[in-house]
Amino acid sequence: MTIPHRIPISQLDHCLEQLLGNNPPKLLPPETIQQLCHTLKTELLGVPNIMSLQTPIAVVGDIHGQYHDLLEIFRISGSPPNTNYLFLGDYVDRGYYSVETISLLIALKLRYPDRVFLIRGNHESRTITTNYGFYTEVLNKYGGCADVWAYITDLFDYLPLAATIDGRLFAVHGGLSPSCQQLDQIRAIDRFKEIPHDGVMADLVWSDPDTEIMDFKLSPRGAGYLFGLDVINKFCRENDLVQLIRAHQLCNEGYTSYWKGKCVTVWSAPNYCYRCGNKASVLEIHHSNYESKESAPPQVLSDHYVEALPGQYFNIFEASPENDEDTVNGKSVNGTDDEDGGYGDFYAKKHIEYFL
Ligand SMILES: [Mn+2]
Repeated sequence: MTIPHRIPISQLDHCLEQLLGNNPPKLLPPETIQQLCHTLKTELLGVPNIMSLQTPIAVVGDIHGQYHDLLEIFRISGSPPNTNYLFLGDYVDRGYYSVETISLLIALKLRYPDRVFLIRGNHESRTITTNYGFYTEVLNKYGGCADVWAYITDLFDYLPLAATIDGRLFAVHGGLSPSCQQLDQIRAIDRFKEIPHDGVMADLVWSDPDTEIMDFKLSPRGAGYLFGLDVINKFCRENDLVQLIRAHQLCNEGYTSYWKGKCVTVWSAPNYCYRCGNKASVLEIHHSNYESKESAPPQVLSDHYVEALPGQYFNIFEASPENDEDTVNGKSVNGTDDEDGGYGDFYAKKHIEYFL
């Protein structure tokens, strides 16, 4: 079957209307998802592993299928195309609306290609989504057929791995790698494949900062590394960067700042898994002129608006009303302790690995 590479704007607007104009959102038909994924893949073929983006931009961390909380982000930080967005990955798994979440992000990326940017997280993977909810959700929502999962996980292989903002800030899902000191080493990776278990590509989506250590240590997650301040300082010095922006770790306050903002974590899934009770945030970056006295930031406005570095603020938010409803309904979390999943006893006894 030949699929046209261009999708008319009217058709993309129709997809957005199906998702945004209905509550609960309407699922897109499998043929539509196939066409959207095919088109986006051809567009991403020409995009480098590290995108070069500019301020102003809003940076979003893990969403994990919490569709209504994604809509909350658009309410507090503005909707595309009025606000530029960089999403740091982990769009699927855990929450109940992975299908709708990734469908919306794909449609937004195609509709506003110069305003919306998506990079890959460790959950944008066939193996991880098979175990943590997305695969099962597709089967449940598409009549037992896994085609939609296959179209979307194939698309994941095309997502870029990182971004620079104004050439000075480095954004990635997880963190740094002991096998990579130069941005050019990341640029040279063949990224069009499943995330390997180890190597630079794996480390970028799996690693975490750690204030207690120097150098690199193996991560307790079983993939990637922990890395200390000396690692970030060296990486920034060698690549003319001032900050590492990343996601990948649940933060009770919605964000974490390490080493006076040299590294920050943005976490965008409030009340994660409908039970963690945490806040979430969006990192709004207005500029990166750290030397200019005139660009001194306004005062920190409230507990909902916290400065990371001059010109950048965590806009902190709480769970949407729909998240609260799902919490009250007491549905089980995707991919872990699903009582109807056939693994009941095994997973019920297992500690829920929220950190994955
Ligand atoms: Mn992650």
